[in-house]
Amino acid sequence: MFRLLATLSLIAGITFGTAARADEWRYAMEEALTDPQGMYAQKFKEYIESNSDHTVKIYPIGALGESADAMEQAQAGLLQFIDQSPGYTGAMIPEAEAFLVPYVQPTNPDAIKHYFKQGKAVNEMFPEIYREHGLELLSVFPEGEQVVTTMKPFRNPEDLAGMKIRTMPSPLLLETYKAFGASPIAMSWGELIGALKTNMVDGQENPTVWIEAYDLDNLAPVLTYTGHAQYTTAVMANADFYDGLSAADKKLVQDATNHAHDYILDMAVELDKVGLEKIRKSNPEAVINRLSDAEREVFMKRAKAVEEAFIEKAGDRGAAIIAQMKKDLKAAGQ
Ligand code: 6CS
Repeated sequence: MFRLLATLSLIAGITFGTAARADEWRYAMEEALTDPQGMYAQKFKEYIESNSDHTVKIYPIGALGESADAMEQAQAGLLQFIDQSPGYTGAMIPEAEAFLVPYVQPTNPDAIKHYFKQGKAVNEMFPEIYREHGLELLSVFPEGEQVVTTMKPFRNPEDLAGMKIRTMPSPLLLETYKAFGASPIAMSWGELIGALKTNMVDGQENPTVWIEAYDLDNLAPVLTYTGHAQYTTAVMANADFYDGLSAADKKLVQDATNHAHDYILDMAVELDKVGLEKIRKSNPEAVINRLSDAEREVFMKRAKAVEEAFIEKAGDRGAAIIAQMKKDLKAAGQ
């Protein structure tokens, strides 16, 4: 019986008793080690391993199936940590889709650090919401401004008419691109490259660093900066695992989180710049369009309907989050 319990505790990563011992913690993410989630995860691992006897095993994208599969494993306690973005989590936690509502996330590089480090919405409102789903929210961080890559240029919703734009599997992203005048199709990352190659879709959105890394600028070579979103992702721990940690291990996890968060916030503001320089060099044919303020204004007006749809679904709590996000944006100087 004891052996069975001990085995189960190892599998689930549950620490029985208070004696310090070396555990291996499993950490899954939606990206490769060279991508922003991987950069964060490696800093987290490095900190844990240099400051304790615990080890962290990182499972990059694909190692455990699709993002939704990894989330099931994290909620079941088979994984201790998971990085999953609201574009995927939103189907399970409607409030998380607040990070996808257009024009409430910072895109101005000077505002980003403040918004994610000091913002009340991110730091005070979301932890209790994720808790309700068995998750201890550790970090929310940006990966860069969302950029729409298409085959043909667009400057207004009329230009987007009939364009099939792939979004992550989030109901709110579908609403967004409908409001923007396009014909959205939701699919997971694993299907996107094939869909672009076979013209099943005419475009997609992702941050510059990701577009560059996965050659998306060659598959849909017009990059449009609409200023409507920041690609945001979240790192969580299984709540039972976290609650079962000793006070010292909880502090260790929090310190590792702060260490990795500070690092990625410094990097994040650079990622857009570096990604775009690389694209300009490797793909001189790529068209880079930045919408003017007047052009953005048209999309901003359309975004109101998306905000309303979000609030209808996420209720009073959703409305409070959006109101706070707007205050946080102002406080961050955007
Ligand atoms: O578009 C996606 O689905 C992916 N984009 C990023 C930036 N990270 C992971 C995610 O699966």
